[in-house]
Amino acid sequence: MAIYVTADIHGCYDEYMALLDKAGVDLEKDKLIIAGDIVDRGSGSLEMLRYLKSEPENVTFLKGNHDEDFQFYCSELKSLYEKEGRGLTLREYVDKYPEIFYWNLSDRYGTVYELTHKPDVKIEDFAGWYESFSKMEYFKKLEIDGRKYIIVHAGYISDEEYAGFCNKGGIEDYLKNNIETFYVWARKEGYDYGGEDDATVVFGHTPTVIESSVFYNKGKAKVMKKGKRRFINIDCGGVFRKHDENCNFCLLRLDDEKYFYLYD
Ligand SMILES: [Mn+2]
Repeated sequence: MAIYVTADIHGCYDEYMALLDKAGVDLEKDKLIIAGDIVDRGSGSLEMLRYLKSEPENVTFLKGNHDEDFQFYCSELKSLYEKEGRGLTLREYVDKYPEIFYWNLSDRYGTVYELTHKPDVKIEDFAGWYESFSKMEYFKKLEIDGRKYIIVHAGYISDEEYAGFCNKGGIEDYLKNNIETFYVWARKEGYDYGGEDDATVVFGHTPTVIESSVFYNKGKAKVMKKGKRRFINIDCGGVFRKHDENCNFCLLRLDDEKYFYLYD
């Protein structure tokens, strides 16, 4: 039994499956944690959503910012469904409530728009996905052979240090909304203000192909140390590969900290 972590699949269902295959992950006995952002950008968001709904054994889904935004739409569609209480098709709901696409800017990748135009997607699907997203946790702590890991989408910070973070000036204000915002949105703030002594935070959210980022590592996972705190960014930007050939999908096996990449 081994424990693997990946992140930022972003609707790349086929690549995700190929990555598991390449790394030899056997979900009959291994465990896998997906650290957020299963939807948007790629062409296989629907496949990822159906995968999520199937509750695959030994797979834990943690919440990312894209999942949170998508959950918002699911919850709105679920409410409409419950309010109407009768069998309109998804298209009929969208035609009747055109403001669906103006609720906020969350559908900036067009995923909801696209899904509502697929003939085999029903409004009940959104209600079901809402339940799945509601069950997702923000982070997971685990210990392997005495090594502590914290898996999270963007950044981990303790409640106490978060309170201190919020009292500091000159830092991105949107991260001060609530601690969950930090978990799913932090970028370099996760490294600057987050982490935990004697633990390794494994996260994604900011691709290691962005040259201006502190996490830049040419599309390889980036390991950083800060005193007694360790950080590993495993978002190698796979969904952007058509723009930059350094982009990759990464899977980290925690037991021996071996990295697997989809593209050599
Ligand atoms: Mn993200």
